[in-house]
Amino acid sequence: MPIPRRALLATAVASVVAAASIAVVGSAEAATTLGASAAQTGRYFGVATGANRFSDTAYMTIVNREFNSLVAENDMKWDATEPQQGRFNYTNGDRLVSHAQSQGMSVRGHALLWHQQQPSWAQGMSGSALRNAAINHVTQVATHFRGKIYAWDVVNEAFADGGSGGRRDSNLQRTGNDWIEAAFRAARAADPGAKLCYNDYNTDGVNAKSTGIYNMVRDFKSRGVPIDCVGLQSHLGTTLDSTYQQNIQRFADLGVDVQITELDVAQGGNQANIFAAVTRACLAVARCTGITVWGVRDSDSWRTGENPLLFDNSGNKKAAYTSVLNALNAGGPTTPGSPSPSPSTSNPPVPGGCAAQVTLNSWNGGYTATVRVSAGSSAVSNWSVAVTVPSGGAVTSTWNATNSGTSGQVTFRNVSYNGQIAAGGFTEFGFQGTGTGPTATPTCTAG
Ligand code: 9MR
Repeated sequence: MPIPRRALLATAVASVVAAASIAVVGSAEAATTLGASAAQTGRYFGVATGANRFSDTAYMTIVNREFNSLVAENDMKWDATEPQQGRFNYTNGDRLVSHAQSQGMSVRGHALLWHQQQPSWAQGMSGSALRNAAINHVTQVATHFRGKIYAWDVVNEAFADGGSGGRRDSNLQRTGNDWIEAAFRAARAADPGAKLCYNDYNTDGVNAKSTGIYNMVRDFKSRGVPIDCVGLQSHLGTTLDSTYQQNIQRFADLGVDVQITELDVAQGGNQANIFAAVTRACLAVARCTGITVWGVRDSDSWRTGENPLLFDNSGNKKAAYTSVLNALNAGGPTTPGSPSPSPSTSNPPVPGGCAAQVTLNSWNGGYTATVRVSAGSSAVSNWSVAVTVPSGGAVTSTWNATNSGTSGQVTFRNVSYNGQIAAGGFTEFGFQGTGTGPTATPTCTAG
């Protein structure tokens, strides 16, 4: 049936109006940097860097302008942080963390255990001596950076390439198949607030290697081994696996976050399209919480001659940059796992009193809780927070507070250094527990 002319005209006018208003809203809201654009959906857009780059002002201008997350390309690896057994060097890692903090950026920690870039003293070890040294390394480094790391690559590249879907042979693997879970448990105990990731490459689709990792994560979740995220490195060539997004989704469906951790793409006709497709795939999965590119300019890349990054050697934005920014600005579902914790329960601060908000990081059989204690319009000099712990569970450790009781109603009190809160200010403490985390709003009492 022909559409009456008047109706057609009305439709045409309506769509012009709609298009005009969308265009206005779009241009008013479109973010102009990668970090700001990713933040619109609660995600981060990060870059691998190192303290040895911080004096390059052209380079740092790009880092500070574009990114809202940093990872150490090399500064936090085993050979850098424990060059001699038991002697730790955090100089460059600390510099990276302070720079990120000064810019309001989150930090990914990379990597606690890896078969490469081990200090020579560890390369020569085996058996229980190596296992103990490795777990001590995890504990010491995660403790040093405690509270400052959004997500740690606890174990890096432990699976074999090819079709086996099994573990890679290494000195660490030869200490026993449980070395990975031992590392995750040690990392959780050392920094309960950090998300703990397994990170690997050649996992850019549903394949034998990613399936091996998938099976490990499923096993960890079923046995309560603490794991929160999987890093897909995504060092890509000139094509993208058609199951790239499906692979992200299947990990997310296991109840872990996914992060694209080391993205770079060989230069070629498809570079801009592949960068955009990876970005869209992450945005399409709510639990894909962020993307990190493995360097700033092509000349900074470990892939010499492949020009795999978003900025050319002179720091100019490439077509790939624009395609990523456009994909980020097109949006997607907001992620629940963003680096800035959003409180899960809260009550408003009252004048002269205090309020407490709880943010949970849960896994099968346990959780960590971060509690923000906020002062109202008057300063607080001492505080206590009463939390109802669901039955069947118990508090197993507390930091930046002391607790009386471990189950039922548990009261947390300030320690000597965090009792004073300025008017309008806040402090945070945390605790770890078994079972499911508290859901009821806690009661805060000042004085
Ligand atoms: O980019 C890193 C390069 O500067 C180092 O020389 C190299 C040492 O093995 O590691 C590179 O980063 C790797 C990352 O730590 C783990 N995934 C693969 C990355 C590229 O090799």
